[in-house]
Amino acid sequence: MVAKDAKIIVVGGAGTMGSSTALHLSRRGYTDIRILDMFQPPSSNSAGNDMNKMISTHYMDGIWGRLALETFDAWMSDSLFTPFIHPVGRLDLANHDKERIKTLKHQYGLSVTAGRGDKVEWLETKEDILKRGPHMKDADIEGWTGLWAKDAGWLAARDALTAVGAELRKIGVKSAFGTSGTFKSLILHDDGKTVLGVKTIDGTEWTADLVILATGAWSPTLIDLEDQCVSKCWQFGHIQLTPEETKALQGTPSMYTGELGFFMEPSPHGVMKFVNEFEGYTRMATCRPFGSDKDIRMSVPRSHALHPTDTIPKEGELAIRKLMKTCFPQFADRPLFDTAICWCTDSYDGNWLLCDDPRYKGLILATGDCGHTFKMLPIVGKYVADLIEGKLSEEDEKRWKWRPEGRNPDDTGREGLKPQDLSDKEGWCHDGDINGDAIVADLAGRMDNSRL
Ligand code: FSA
Repeated sequence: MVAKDAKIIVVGGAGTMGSSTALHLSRRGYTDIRILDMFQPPSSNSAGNDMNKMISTHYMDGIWGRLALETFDAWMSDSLFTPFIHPVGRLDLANHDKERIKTLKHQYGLSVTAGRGDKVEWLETKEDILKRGPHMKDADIEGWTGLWAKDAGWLAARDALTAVGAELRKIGVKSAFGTSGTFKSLILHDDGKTVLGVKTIDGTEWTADLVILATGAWSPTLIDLEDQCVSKCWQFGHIQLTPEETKALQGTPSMYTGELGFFMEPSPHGVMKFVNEFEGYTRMATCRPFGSDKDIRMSVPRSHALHPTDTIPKEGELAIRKLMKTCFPQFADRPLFDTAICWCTDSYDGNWLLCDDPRYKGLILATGDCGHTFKMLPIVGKYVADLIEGKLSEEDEKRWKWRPEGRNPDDTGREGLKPQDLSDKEGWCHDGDINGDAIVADLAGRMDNSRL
């Protein structure tokens, strides 16, 4: 059992899993918590540092279904989070993909069977879709079908992360950012096993009784995760709407289709984000995480915050344009701005890696977001706190445990093709500036610069 006054460090504490963890621990009465991160909340390296993210309760099967119901309630009832949820509903649509239609029908059926028939509606025709989503009136969606979910919508992601960061400061959680918040290594006892703290790249040694590593897509590069997680990236872009166009889209449901991508209502300033859906890209490079005595070839994220002039691949831009053109032909030629790449890490079986690291005493891993975790901001830290207090259910403990032995070489953690590599993609421009990640890696003594 960890004492309430134990020194706890959360590495990656300005991102989604880390800030939620610090929040829950503090709410449970732990008094000596410090978050470390390269950036202040909302960490610019966090996938959660984004204008909006989707939320829905229509995936009724499996763990993500259970968590979706729990987190929707938390967003709707916890006063720290309520300002940031927009429960405008969601259209989840499919066109040619028969498998996808089958899945959506199955999900619809599960909701009905669970007594949530009033929260979903099956949309068989374009007319049905337009009743729930009149904003799609010009869309090229003849023959599409799918479902509408009521308890769904979008989250003002960056604003919510900012609010959690401010709350952490208010309730006395300590912090360090910049070079003194950037992980270099664990500090171990002479036994080579017991964690005594964290060393950051400026040389500071932060002592701790317990270290929680919640570093998102960077996790496999920092600590050797023995191939359990693969970091991948996705791309998005924004367009500017006029005040009239913005008003016309106010309160409209979020739209997702696995075949093309997704969008949500524009911000009050008329900024609308479009994201294409696909299996993500890796970026293979060589890296030596803490705990490994050799270089490992793995997918290494490249921070958009450190490389703001990086472009997105041409095919990504075309896919985003296809989504825009299909759903809003009137916006099809609008300039895209603030295009960017954001990074998630997929565990091989699509579940969090939320466990004690069996190789060390006093290290907890809270990673493997699987692209599903921003919406869990209000609750993911509860599970980390439960783990620390030995309160996780047996089933959850088993699901999220350290499990390198279960991996098949072909597991990618999600449906679809094996991810392609960003470096092979035409139009991904990343030459013109200083290689910030390589500088950090060099300071950490962790990576072979020439190959980043
Ligand atoms: O249902 C959803 O919340 C979809 S958004 C999640 C997503 O965009 C993935 O679909 C994508 O493939 C990537 O993992 C980033 O997150």
